[in-house]
Amino acid sequence: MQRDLFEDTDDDKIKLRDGAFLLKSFALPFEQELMKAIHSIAADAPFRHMMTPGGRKMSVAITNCGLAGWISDKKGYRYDHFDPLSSKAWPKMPLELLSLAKQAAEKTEFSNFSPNSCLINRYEPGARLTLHQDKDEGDFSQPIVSVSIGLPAKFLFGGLNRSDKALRTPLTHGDVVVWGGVSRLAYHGIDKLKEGQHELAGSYRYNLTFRSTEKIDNLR
Ligand code: MD3
Ligand code: FE
Repeated sequence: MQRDLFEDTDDDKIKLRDGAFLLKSFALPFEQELMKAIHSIAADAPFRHMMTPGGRKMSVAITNCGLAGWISDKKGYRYDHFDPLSSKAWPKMPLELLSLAKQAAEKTEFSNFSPNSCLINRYEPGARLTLHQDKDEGDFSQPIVSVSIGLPAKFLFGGLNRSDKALRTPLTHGDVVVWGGVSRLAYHGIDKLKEGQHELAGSYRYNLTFRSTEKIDNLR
């Protein structure tokens, strides 16, 4: 990676920008738990390609766990307590995953992170996420913690305006990134995923994002 672009803070805590920290390989000790959790969540709430409000099918397949799940349909983007496929509550957030997210936030500059939502993205080769901001949560005082599993991807990290030049950095299996403070509303995206085989995740990349949403009824 382009190390010279970044300021090293300690061994495996790399500051990408103010408020944004890459914890290289931080989730490796949790890889088995993470894969088990992904499969068990997907057994209850399968990965699906949601429609954007504009009527396009997302190339990334998603599911959720926790009290709130991110959804998209022709009415817009929002969080809901219930999986629209089953009308059941989203699967519970596994405690080991909650603990991983809290530990990661703690290692940077965010204490008392208490996510109530975890969005799980599944990328197959060719899938991508165009530059966007995460602003459906209502609460921007808390960071977002992201965990990457499986195939590597190229992450695009822009500024507060869509036209700001984006940094590019690889995200590989086990990487955790914490995004808060002035980076919380930065534009970001993922380049088209390349083909590959990963020993745990096969031909996929998974990304889990732990989020803290405002009370959902205020967001509907
Ligand atoms: C920077 N996911 O789910 S994680 C998303 O790898 C999303 O699947 C990407 O963007 C993925 O919304 C990127 C990294 C990430 C997540 C949230 C952020 C970066 C962020 C929020 C603010 C700034
Ligand atoms: Fe995002």
